[in-house]
Amino acid sequence: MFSFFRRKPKEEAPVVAAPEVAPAPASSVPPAPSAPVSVPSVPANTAPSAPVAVTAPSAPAVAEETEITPAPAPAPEQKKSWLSRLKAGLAKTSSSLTTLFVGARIDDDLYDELEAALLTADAGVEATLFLLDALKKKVKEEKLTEAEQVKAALKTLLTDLLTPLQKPLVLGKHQPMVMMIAGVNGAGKTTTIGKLAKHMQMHNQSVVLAAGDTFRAAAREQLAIWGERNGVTVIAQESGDPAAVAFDAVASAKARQTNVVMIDTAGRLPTQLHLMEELKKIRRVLGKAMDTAPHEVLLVIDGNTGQNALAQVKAFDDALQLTGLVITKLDGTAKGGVLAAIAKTRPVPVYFIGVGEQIEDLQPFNAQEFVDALLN
Ligand SMILES: Nc1nc2c(ncn2[C@@H]2O[C@H](COP(=O)(O)OP(=O)(O)O)[C@@H](O)[C@H]2O)c(=O)[nH]1
Ligand SMILES: [Mg+2]
Repeated sequence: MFSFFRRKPKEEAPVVAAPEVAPAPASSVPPAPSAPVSVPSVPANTAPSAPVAVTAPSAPAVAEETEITPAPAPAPEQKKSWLSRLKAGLAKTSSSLTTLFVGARIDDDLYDELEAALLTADAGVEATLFLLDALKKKVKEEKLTEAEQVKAALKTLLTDLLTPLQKPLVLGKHQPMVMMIAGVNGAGKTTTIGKLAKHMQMHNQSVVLAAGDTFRAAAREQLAIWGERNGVTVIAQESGDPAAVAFDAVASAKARQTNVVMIDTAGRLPTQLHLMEELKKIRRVLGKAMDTAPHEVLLVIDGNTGQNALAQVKAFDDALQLTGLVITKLDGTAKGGVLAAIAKTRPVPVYFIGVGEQIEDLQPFNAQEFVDALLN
């Protein structure tokens, strides 16, 4: 019921190491072997030939071997505390949305108040108008007469809007699986990478990190210490070109048959260079290190960013073709409506949401749970 990742069964031929097309980095690792890289060390399964359908994480497992549950699986009380933190984080929006239905008549005033509440919750104009229109239609069609019924109808509409964003991250599809993690400074990239690395290790995935945010020595050191403590190789370069660091990390993963490469990136540059150009370069170089890479390009967003979050999704998606989002800090003063804005305007899947700094605070996004926390 609470699966963290979905693992793709192995059906393709072993991935062949791409020819070395070095962007002239000072390589800190041995070059990738020219022989085909052997099949990943993840347990082989009785590979069905079709890719596993990517379904909602809450759906029952189709086959044991394709579904991975986090180890340790969140105990019921842990899950409860996670949900209560999400609820607490969204409490302000929740109470403003909920109270307007209490004892209300279904009239223009109610719709006006709802419009204001949705806009205040960062849902944005497009999603707000969409929800209001759909709600009015539903109220008419279903001849709803009680405010409670209207609230329930809104819940259904919101869940329907957000459900397409729900998508598990699939492991084991590529060897190595190369993930690039982007986002503005302070969004939670490095923290998220740390949490993901631990979750992946629990699924027997070996991980290498590329310290692509190379500009701050302190950040580099912090990552190195973290890596040492957690048995994760961290590839870094002093004064290095982040694209070269990323390239080295993929080469290292190929040589050592590491399952997952995560590339941390900068959120701001100390130079005149344009951040997006820098990130695009990293993306291009990853493609040189491995034909199919990057396999995932994640944007980490601080849930408190408000409407600017949508602007970030658009800008990073235009530059990098995002495959997924991670929304952090929903335990703070986040209003939550921005997910509706994203769903309506730029529906990039939301792989995970974070409600705190502990490893178990990062969990897969589930539309139903989220709406339950927002509108109870
Ligand atoms: N409350 C809360 N804090 C978080 C969460 N995720 C990250 N942080 C904190 O946000 C700050 C910035 O995170 P960091 O990973 O360094 O951001 P980066 O600049 O994008 O790498 C750190 O103090 C983190 O502990 C979250 O889900 N909830
Ligand atoms: Mg960082």
